[in-house]
Amino acid sequence: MTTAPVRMVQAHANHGAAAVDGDLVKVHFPRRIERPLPGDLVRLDAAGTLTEVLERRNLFGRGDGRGRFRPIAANLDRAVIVIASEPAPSRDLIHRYLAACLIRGIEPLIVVNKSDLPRPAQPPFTELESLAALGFDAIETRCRQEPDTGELKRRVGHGVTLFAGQSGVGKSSLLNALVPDLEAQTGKLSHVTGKGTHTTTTATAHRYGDDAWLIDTPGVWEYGLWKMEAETLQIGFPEFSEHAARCRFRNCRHRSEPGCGVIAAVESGALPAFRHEAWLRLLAEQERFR
Ligand SMILES: Nc1nc2c(ncn2[C@@H]2O[C@H](COP(=O)(O)OP(=O)(O)O)[C@@H](O)[C@H]2O)c(=O)[nH]1
Ligand SMILES: [Mg+2]
Ligand SMILES: [Zn+2]
Repeated sequence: MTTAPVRMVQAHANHGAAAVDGDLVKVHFPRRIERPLPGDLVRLDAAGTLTEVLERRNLFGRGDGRGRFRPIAANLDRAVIVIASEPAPSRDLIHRYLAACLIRGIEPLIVVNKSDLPRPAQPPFTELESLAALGFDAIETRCRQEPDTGELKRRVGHGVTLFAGQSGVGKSSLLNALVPDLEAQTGKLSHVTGKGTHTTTTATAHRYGDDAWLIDTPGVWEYGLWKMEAETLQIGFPEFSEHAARCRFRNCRHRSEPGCGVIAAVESGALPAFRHEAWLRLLAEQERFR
């Protein structure tokens, strides 16, 4: 019997929950099938046992301390990268997230939450305009005072959106503002999985309207990339490519090589220096994984 695919909303070691006909059901994971992730489309048998994980469009994740890829969620249409004036974003956080999204084929959207607070006159806030000129859009939101989530709602009204960002920036507050029955969904989920209601200890997909899913992710302090080739990392810096085409060496890393088109573009002002500096730090970090 083949049943219609259903959406995984939460996954633990050997069980999770999926959305079936507007309800949540417990799913058992047999060992022979790769563990599914929130966002995955799966098939179940009548007993609620997983029988198949459908092919994924993409897979988002993070690197652990040793540079191994740790998956977080699958089949994303976009990732919202939430930053706020407090806690202040760690250095390169935004460049890491942007790179991860592009490398994984996921559209990024920068959200500056807590717009009721003054914007610090320091990176990455001072770089947002420049990032927008490179095609990395940013919008503002706030959950306090007079809440403002209208533009965000328009951007996430269809498809699957992952909410990423440091602990404390307001991911769960934004989810609460967007999903009116979030608490009810969370309570039901906890009943189904037997886990506590503090669901942001694990990535969780929430239904948003008829057409969309919003995935809340657990708080991280630092978001790390995983070990990859320099060519792959450069997918995360798409504005480099037209200049890199002029580098003298085909495998130029744009560090201090003679005839480097990227360095020339930084010197002429065609590329923002802060992106090149972030590139150099992420490249150096890659070499520490080896
Ligand atoms: N001033 C201000 N505080 C906010 C805003 N949004 C969330 N917060 C607060 O920031 C803290 C962390 O929010 P939370 O949603 O738990 O962040 P998360 O860890 O990213 O899920 C809470 O105390 C929220 O009340 C906002 O727009 N403005
Ligand atoms: Mg949270
Ligand atoms: Zn170069």
